[in-house]
Amino acid sequence: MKLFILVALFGLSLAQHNPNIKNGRTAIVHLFEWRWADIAAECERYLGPNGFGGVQISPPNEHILVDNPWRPWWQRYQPIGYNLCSRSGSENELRDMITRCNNVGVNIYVDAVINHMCGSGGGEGTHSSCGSWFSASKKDFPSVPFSYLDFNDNKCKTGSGEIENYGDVNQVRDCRLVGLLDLALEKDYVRGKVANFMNKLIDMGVAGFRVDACKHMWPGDLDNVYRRLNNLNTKWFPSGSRPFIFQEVIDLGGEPISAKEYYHLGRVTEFKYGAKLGDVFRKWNGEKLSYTKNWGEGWGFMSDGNALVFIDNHDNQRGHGAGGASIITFWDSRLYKMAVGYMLAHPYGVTRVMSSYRWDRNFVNGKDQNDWIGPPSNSNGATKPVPINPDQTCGDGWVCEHRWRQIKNMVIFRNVVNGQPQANWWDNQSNQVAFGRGNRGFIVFNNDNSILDVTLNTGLPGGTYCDVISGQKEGSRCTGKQIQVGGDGRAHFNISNSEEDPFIAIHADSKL
Ligand code: QV4
Ligand code: CA
Repeated sequence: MKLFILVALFGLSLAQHNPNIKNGRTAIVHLFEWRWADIAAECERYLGPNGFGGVQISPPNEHILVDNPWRPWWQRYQPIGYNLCSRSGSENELRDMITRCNNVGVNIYVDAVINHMCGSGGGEGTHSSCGSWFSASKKDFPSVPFSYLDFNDNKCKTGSGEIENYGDVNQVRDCRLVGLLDLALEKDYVRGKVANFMNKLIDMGVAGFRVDACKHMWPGDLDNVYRRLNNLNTKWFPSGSRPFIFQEVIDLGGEPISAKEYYHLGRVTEFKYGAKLGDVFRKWNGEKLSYTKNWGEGWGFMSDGNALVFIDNHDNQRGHGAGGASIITFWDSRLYKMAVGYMLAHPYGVTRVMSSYRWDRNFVNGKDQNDWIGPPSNSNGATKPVPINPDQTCGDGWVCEHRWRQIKNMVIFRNVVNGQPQANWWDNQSNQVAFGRGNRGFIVFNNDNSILDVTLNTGLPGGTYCDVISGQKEGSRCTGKQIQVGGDGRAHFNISNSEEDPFIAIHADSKL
């Protein structure tokens, strides 16, 4: 009996680390601020056919409408209630999107904002995405309903009612993050309302959640909420499947609250990953690519089974949150392709690819004054559809990094090598490195200011392989470089440092 209980408990907690991804797929893409109708179409025309494992969507619940600045992206991180209508569409459009993505094997993960409601300065009225009335000053949200009894103000001990010192664990959890009205998640009533919101989404078919601002919630409260969550919908998932949980906790060290307090509840965002790989590819702070031979836990990151990793996210690509200037984004596209390629080739963590929109940056004293600008929208604040150009890129300000050939092909690379250990590491003690994944894939980087010209052991069977960075295998030919691997598994690589993309990747499915 004891064993059964142990397995049941362990199984319960372990399974929340499992992204429930199907058919050997591995990568998640964050389609930041995309409309539900566009995500549904993207699942069917692109993400399904190209082996993406899932999509992280923007918060689907009712949020405040902010006039000043005009309709910022971050209004969606100010809930007004749990009705499922938002800047991305209606409940029916959401339901349709979840169904269509699931039907092509692409999971949906919801960005769940459950630590707070809107900012204390949010005003009173119906300026909300479903038109529900609310009052921030009275802490009254009738559409849930939440009243002033459901917030933490009596627990917060700071003068302003806001978090003033991240060195004090109590105020980080019980006071307002940038003035956002802090929910009392120790209350059974509040836990019930939050769990009902998440369970409705689970029953609609979602595979799990990105849980926002977990540092600001007590692990015990989160544990209680997660335990109230239903198993996944058996229409698309095996019976007994638990929702995948990945928790946003920014832990770069130096604070009393650490990511490890949340490991037993689900995976955790590893912010050190993008910050350090940014230093490495930018060659800042004396970092070199050859130092990444022990990349992952060797660099002090959390254990592989707890990690959700990414190069940039919606916050730090615009100076919010953590990572600072070292974070590489689509604005630095040549470095970005290498960094994303490295992440997707390396076995560590569950990987998330960012998909962004452009905005007019305006740096004053190093800070982008336009960091608030929302997605491509009409004058009424409604998000515009994502147009797909004949060359398969996106138009109208949507960056679609996930559609860049180099990134899409590395998502496929990760699927092909899934389960294979890292092997055949080589480096030149500077910024030229190479490594394989068992006998299924091999990648070579030249981030030095000199040519790379070397013969390496790839671990692959002999044959002719198409490089999936400069091109890909189409029919019986390579559209880019091709690499000859001898019967001994060795191959010659020549990469000039002035190339558009100074890296080469080959795998079992790119073999002619
Ligand atoms: C302002 C003042 C407050 C004042 C308040 C009154 O700063 O002092 O009390 O008005 O209402 C926006 C504005 C911010 C404003 C706030 C409330 O930028 O100036 O406060 O609204 O009105 C996003 C943005 C924030 C934005 C927030 C809510 O990044 O700028 O605040 O949405 O709209 C920490 C956390 C981490 C967090 C990170 C950004 O540990 O969890 O900061 N990351 C997540 C999300 C992030 C989101 C939130 C958390 C909040 O990834 O996108 O913040 O949900 O590191
Ligand atoms: Ca809190």
